[in-house]
Amino acid sequence: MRFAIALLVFVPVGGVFGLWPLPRSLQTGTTALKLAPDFDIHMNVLHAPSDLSDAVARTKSHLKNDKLGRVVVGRGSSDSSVIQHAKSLASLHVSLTKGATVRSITEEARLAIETRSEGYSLTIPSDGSAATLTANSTLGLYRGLTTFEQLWYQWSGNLYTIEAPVTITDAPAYPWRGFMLDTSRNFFSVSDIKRTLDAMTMVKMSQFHWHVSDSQSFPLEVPGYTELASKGAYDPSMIYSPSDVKDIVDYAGARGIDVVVEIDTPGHTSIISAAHPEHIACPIASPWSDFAAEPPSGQLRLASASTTNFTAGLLSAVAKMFPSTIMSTGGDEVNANCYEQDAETQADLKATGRTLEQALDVFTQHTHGAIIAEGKTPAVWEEMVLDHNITLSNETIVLVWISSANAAAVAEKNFRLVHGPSDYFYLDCGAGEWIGKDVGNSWCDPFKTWQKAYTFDPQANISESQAHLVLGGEQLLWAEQSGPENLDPIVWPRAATSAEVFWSGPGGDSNEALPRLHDIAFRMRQRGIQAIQLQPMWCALRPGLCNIDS
Ligand code: CP6
Repeated sequence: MRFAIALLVFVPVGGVFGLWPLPRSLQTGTTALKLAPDFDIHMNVLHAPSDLSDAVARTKSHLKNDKLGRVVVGRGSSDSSVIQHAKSLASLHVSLTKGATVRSITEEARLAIETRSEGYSLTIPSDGSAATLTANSTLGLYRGLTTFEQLWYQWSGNLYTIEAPVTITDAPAYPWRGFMLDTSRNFFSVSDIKRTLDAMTMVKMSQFHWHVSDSQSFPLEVPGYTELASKGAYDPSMIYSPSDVKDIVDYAGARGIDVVVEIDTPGHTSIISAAHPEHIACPIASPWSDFAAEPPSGQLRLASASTTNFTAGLLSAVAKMFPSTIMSTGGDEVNANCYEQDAETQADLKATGRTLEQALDVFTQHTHGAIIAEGKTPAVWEEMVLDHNITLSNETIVLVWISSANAAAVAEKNFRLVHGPSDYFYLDCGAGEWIGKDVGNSWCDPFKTWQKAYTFDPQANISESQAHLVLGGEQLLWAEQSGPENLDPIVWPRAATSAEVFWSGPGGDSNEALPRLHDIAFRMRQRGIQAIQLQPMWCALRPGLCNIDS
């Protein structure tokens, strides 16, 4: 639930600030304040970690370079003299709460998801005396710096805020505020991913869910398993080396983002047959639609002891590359027909006296055992819980995708869950015209607008006693029809929507949100992210006049 105060201070049309996500508690005044030309940020943090110092330096540079200005006068007071006589703010004092443990932002972002501390308090007096930012953790300070950057607009060569004094007390409603990227269907470079992380951190997202491999390509170079990428990547230039992974994971960590890697198993693995044909049942079978959700078919031989060992070894090698406490083993869209037609699987089932479902259970216990031994909490797609009767650790995190209604069924089973419902949060279509005909996919059609995503209610149909199981949610880009060319426009600013739903809580009004979304999209463009326009510029210059009920 949003704090009532946050709703009260925002006039129905055109919030003054370009804040996104909206803080949980916000009080503002009516005084204009100028950022002094020699404004500085003072850190009163003993042994400040270098990622915090770097973040402060970035904030100073963002304040100089974002140049969001033309909307100030139109949005706030049209009387420019108010601004001209504004007092100057010379400094922001940043400090940790007394007794707080000093860890780096990176370490804080990788703590177990429910133990992270992201809250902060920010006060900006109207008389020009120092602003203060305090938090219990460096991650909280980082979130506060992100908010601070969004308060300032440029006008006539200076930066202003026009609703001082400002008092913000903020903390997220949910810890998992994520974005999922599929880098198997089409490849994205390290710089594409870093740019995505830049946009994610602007809206305080916490999780980068990296669906790194799938049936079409295996772009991850895994120590001990390098043949998977050398034979399964689209091109030698389309491989993430261990140092690329470290680069991405470190870049994310410094920006308060935890990277959750997913090696989808046992389905969505056809390309493993390029290096290891012995481990894949029904590779590139015809017609593909009898064997898989999309071409090419091919799944890990889950009933084979040798394939199970191979998979467990692969997963633990991948686990070693990623510092997160969470790792996904996938588990979506397992095709039973593929295994029924596979003589080897049938022989293995016969020899072990197991049904296919029992074999899937054994396979999963083994592969999950491998990542648990590496200190990871497993995450799985919802089918593993709803369609198969698998023995899973109570700790397992369930990724819900088929529908928002299925989340309630997962919560009934007492698993923690992450919302990623295709009917609200899919940014792309994972099936459809790309296979050569119009299949009229009801998940993809119609296009999910940000306004639709904005109406999502994380607790719908979930009982009070199960409410704590909802970790948050994410918007997802399956990349069958996406590549570097359209990455930014298809994702931004749309994916900012769930970042606000899961930080501020549901129930926001999209008319109120629209001008703020304009502003964050503008700031994204200033930082090199090709976020799309939401309206004609005419509307941005005349807030309120383009709303549905005006
Ligand atoms: N790939 C994988 C996909 C999809 C899923 N898993 C998917 C399914 C349906 C739609 C979009 C995407 N392309 N590995 C489901 C989780 Cl509409």
